[in-house]
Amino acid sequence: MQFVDEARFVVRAGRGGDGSVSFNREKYKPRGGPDGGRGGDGGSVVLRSTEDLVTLEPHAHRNLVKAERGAHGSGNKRAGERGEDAVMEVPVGTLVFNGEGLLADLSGPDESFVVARGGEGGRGNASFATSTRQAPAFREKGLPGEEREIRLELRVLSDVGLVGLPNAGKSSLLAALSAARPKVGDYPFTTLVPRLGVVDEKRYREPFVVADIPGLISGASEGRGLGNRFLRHVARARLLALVLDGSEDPEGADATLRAELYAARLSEKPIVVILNKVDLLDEELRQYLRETFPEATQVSAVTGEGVEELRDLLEERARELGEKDQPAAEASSREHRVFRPAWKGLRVESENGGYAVFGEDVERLVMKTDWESQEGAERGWRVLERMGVVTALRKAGAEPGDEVKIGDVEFDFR
Ligand SMILES: Nc1nc2c(ncn2[C@@H]2O[C@H](COP(=O)(O)OP(=O)(O)OP(=O)(O)O)[C@@H](O)[C@H]2O)c(=O)[nH]1
Ligand SMILES: [Mg+2]
Repeated sequence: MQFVDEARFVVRAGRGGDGSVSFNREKYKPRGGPDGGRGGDGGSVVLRSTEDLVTLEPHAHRNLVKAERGAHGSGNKRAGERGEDAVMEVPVGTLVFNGEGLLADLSGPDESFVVARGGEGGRGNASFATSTRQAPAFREKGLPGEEREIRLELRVLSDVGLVGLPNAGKSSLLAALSAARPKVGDYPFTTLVPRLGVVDEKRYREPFVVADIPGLISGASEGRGLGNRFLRHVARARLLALVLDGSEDPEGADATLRAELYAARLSEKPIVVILNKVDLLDEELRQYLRETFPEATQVSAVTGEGVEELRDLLEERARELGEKDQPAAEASSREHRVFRPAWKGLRVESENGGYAVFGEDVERLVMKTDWESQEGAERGWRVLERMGVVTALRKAGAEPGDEVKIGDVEFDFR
């Protein structure tokens, strides 16, 4: 399967079904009561996170995802059936954006997010019967479903991110630390996509996840090489591990990597330094590196030397950091879950010699109203009046005959 970490498409929820106008026609009952049922709500487009997926590949070639529309209501007060939701599975770690910013962060398994809400079904004429209006001949129309363009971005979620120049031995280390078997090559740029490995030892309280990303080169943060595309995958790791090839200018590599992390605004992250390939070094060189990198762990992914100590060190640091930032992480994900800016209120603006009215409730009412029907239109105006639209228009200077636009509908002000 191809590793795809970005996808962009339009989601369109289903339209709500229209309410029905119907009258009960029973024998011997000359004037049956209104019995038009409600339209079903439109289906929503829903994203659900799953651990069964590791890439956004299933969504790479989508243009439009639609949910089903609601069925119209019918006589005998029968409600229309609800439109079916379109549920899309995405990997854990998927971020959802629209043009305005982050909508949701599906950072755990089995989280759902409604990206486009289905339109509400309209009420049938049965709902509008009152003691003074016993035979209403109008209904509401269903509302359109939400539609928006979204961008999904996958950020591989790991506890420890391995960062290093190409050929430093990151993939070899991942293989030595965990059960993962990433491709290892004796040429640079062997790793083309991020790989995860789970490090699970009986003595650890919890397993932890290590991410191996393609090697970085100087200028990666400006787009050189492959690494920069993948740096974001370690952006949320708790701990970064700089993997240096101990046999090939580790000081230069260290400086390059830190400059790239700085440019990618990742230099504040907790870091451990790993000197790999020490099997190639004599004692003198090892001693030199101990002095130059006093904090670093010396290992060999090939002979296994130092790997166990490294595993324990990473486990300890990742666990400590996890305990520290748990509450903050939860708070921020909660914040992101239901970001739904909806403009309430009411606003009137002059527009081309006429007036335009804005406001969620008002626009919904206008879409639902059956303006073709005289009775429906009358009720529409009554409710608009009750909502304060008529007063607001008068205040803004509207006079009878002026053109008024609400949503897509145009009227003459009366
Ligand atoms: N002698 C020795 N060779 C090693 C060691 N670790 C890795 N290598 C070799 O170094 C080469 C590169 O290893 P990889 O693990 O593919 O390196 P990488 O950092 O993942 O490279 P990219 O994916 O290209 O960024 C391979 O030939 C490995 O066998 C080590 O500890 N000692
Ligand atoms: Mg590799």
